[in-house]
Amino acid sequence: MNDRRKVQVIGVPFWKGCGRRGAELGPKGVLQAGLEDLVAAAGAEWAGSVEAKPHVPSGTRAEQGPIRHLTEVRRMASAVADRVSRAHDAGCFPLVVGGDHSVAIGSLAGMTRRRRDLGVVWIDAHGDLNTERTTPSGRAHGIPLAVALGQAEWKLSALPDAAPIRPDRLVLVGTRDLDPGERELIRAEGIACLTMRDIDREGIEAVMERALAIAGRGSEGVHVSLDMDALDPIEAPGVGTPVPGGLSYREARMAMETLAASGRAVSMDLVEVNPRLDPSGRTARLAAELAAALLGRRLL
Ligand code: HAR
Ligand code: MN
Ligand code: MN
Ligand code: MN
Repeated sequence: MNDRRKVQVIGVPFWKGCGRRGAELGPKGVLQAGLEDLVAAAGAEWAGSVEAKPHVPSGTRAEQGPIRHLTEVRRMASAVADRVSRAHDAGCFPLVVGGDHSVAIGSLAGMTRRRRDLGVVWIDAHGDLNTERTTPSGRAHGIPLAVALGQAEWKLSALPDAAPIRPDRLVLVGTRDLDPGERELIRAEGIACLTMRDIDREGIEAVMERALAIAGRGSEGVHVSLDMDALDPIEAPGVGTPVPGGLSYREARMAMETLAASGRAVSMDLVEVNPRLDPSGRTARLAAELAAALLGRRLL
């Protein structure tokens, strides 16, 4: 990356998509872990940090339906989408720091407003492909990709000017925990899923090259969504839904460096950091370092 990249951080202090308090402390935790200095050290320009908060008028009644706190999730997504498209218009790289993974609905809405051909690399232990019908938990952080693909009742296109993402430009990386409905959707739509097993067999660099070939096919820009539970819980314990057998710190770092070297990444989510579950602050620090690695240049 030769041009100095301007980075706009959009903090989303939101936990209602995961139902476990503490995720709303993610943005503060990641910033306090030194995000600004790490981004600067990586050679990118810091354009500042703003917050996107849902505006819920008092007296809003709790909604009925399969997804909990859907009213707040919708409002949050709309606020995030506005911040993201504005950052993009200002020539910045939007770095959305959650919050739980439902914040990505806002990121994808904001980015597809401007880039109809957006590719997506989803690095996560989970598939996040449940719909209102298949969700086992009723939690919105399990549905963002079904919403983005137009497979859920709530569609990304319900947000102003947003467009669905194409299944052939979506790739999941680091997957190791899928629900039956998610498997069905992956098969039906032919979604590329590069599991931990693929990483064990081929190595992270080869897997990331494959991911880039898929997400970058016919698209100018790739959105990288990094759920910190993609990492092994031994490395990153501060997440709400840990799954054993994840990425090592070196693998996660190499994944970010491969994406950085491609020059294709145009936006990023950094989500599911729950500082309450990790008093050591290690998870927030790793998250900040991984974001910087995506924005960075080589050491030598
Ligand atoms: N698949 C489960 C559900 O839909 C749990 C997934 C949510 N956990 C996350 N998302 N952290 O990646 O409820
Ligand atoms: Mn609610
Ligand atoms: Mn996720
Ligand atoms: Mn996850």
